[in-house]
Amino acid sequence: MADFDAVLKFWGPVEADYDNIGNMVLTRLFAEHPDTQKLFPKFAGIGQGDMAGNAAISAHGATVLKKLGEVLKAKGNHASIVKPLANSHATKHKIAINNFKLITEIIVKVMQEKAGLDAAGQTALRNVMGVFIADMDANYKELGFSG
Ligand code: CUP
Repeated sequence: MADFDAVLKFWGPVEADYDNIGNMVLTRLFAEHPDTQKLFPKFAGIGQGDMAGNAAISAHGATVLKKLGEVLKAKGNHASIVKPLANSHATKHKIAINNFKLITEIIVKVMQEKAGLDAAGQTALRNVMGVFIADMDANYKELGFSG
């Protein structure tokens, strides 16, 4: 099975609850990698205990997962998705590439727990994200962002 399909098989529970699962992804990312919380000024100062109920965290978490859903459904033809994403993340948010690798591992764990992502799906998700992140990196280099 293609990597995209091996992940999409488990996408239903994610799609049904983008806000809550997105919140869990960002809350766990900020717990495990506290520096990532500083990347987005609007999240500075929110304590771990207040994150689950924070609407801004849920909204951005949902945005991240919806992007990933678009990438999965594009099945490799994701250049038009990656370009604006790389643009905004390099020039506006200034998010270094390594952060995308960190969030990948968190999404793998949360999907394992909340959507039952199996071992093959976990490998497939890492593969998809690896290609996606390499394409982001190529765009970053074109933009002259060292990321
Ligand atoms: O869109 C957005 O917002 C992004 C998404 C993605 C994911 C993965 C890869 C690439 C891209 N984001 Cu936001 C991201 C991130 C965050 O938020 C935080 C941290 C890290 C990363």
